[in-house]
Amino acid sequence: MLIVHHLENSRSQRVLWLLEELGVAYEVQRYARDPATMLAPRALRDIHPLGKSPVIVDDGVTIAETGAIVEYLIATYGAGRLIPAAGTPERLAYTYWLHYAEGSAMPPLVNKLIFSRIPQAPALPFFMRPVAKALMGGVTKSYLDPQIAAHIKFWAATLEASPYFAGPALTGADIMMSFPVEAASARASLPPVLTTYLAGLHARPAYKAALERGGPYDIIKP
Ligand SMILES: N[C@@H](CCC(=O)N[C@@H](CS)C(=O)NCC(=O)O)C(=O)O
Repeated sequence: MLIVHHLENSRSQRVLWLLEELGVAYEVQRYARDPATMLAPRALRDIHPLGKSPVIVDDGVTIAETGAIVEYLIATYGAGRLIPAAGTPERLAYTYWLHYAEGSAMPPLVNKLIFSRIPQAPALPFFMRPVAKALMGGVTKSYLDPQIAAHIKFWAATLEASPYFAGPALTGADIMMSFPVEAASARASLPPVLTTYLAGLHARPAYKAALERGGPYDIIKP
């Protein structure tokens, strides 16, 4: 049985959703975050050296990194589903968004979350907190927020031109992009085309079934 090593409130929710869309049987091994640091427990390092989620184990093979897992699952169990035909413009768009989600979209969103938490870090002396707050707030306002706004504008323009990121049908690219769009909804403001898109994803029976399997899923806010 395929096992998903799933960290609560995390990117690995996408893997559960994909498995539900594909109708593949799986087992969920759940991990809770440390409430103070939000980090994964050490037990995840026994599965993969980086100790991050998601990780899957299928047929004795361990695979980490969401994009690699999505590619593997669609190639192994998709039978042509959730991926545009090879050689089409949609396939190129699929490849682009699949990599872009973690490679370009997530870094500013993660940085915004980390910067918002630095001023409250337990290790920071109390007299440094106002300085850290001003510094992190300044970088967020002058650099991260404009970066995030540019990404959001780009997604909106894409979804104004086609219903899904890689054309007329849901693909693995949408499953990858769901997390940056959800994270952006908690860390910035989204235009209507993106809130409508997210609502459409959230209404899918497979998305709802994955939430039931994965347990609590609440995007962490700054
Ligand atoms: N690019 C990686 C990111 C993996 C990652 O950072 N996962 C987060 C979950 S949202 C995690 O495990 N965080 C806990 C930690 O870093 O200890 C992927 O998409 O798989």
